[in-house]
Amino acid sequence: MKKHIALIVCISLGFITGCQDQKNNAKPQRSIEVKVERNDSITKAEVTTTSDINGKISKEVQVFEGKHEEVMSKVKLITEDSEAAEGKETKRVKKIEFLLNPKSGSETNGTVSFKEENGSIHFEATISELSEGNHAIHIHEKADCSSEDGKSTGGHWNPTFENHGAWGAETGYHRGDIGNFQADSDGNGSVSFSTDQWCLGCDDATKNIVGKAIIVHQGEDDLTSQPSGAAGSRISCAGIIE
Ligand SMILES: [Cu+2]
Ligand SMILES: [Zn+2]
Repeated sequence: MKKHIALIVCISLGFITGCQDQKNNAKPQRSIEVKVERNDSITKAEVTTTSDINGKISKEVQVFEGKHEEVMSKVKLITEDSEAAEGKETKRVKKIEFLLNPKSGSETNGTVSFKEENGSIHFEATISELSEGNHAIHIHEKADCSSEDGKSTGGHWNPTFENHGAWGAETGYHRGDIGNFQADSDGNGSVSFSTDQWCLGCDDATKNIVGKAIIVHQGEDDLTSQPSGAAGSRISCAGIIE
């Protein structure tokens, strides 16, 4: 089976809230859209930089292809350059979106997004091809979805060395313990979650979710069993970049 991981990273500067909504503001602004396609041997990244200076819109597209690490480091250079060029007064909104891929023989798939704004992160997931009922969703410690059972992602992301539990529990919880969500009779479910205990690419290792993975489980998290809530097999997986 050919594996594709596609992800879209939007780094928007100025008062932009998404990848497309760029025209309703007279202030100079720039947005970068990164599309990454990766299969077993090669990674291709397309970086589109759109500048809007007093209504004059210009667009630049750069394409990189090759080894994953090399391509991603070029992308990182460009996006950091762009942030520096904009200065410090602009409001920064970072958003990443990517796909959940089926694991453990399931067909469960979906989309996941993280948006960072004003020091907090809003997480949203839309998932389909689920069995009806409750399913656990967590952040696991490694962005490696290569194994068929999803176990290559490791255990729950737990940078504060606490017990597994319900988010916010006094007895402890992992920073990856998002919890449960419900799938309807058509097999569709969604998750919406906000927290200031995560960040996208900051220096605080207890908050940075980049390099981790999202895992959806076949079963429900009982929020008490150690170390991971007895939620059953891992049916869908997405790496949060790198
Ligand atoms: Cu999990
Ligand atoms: Zn946990």
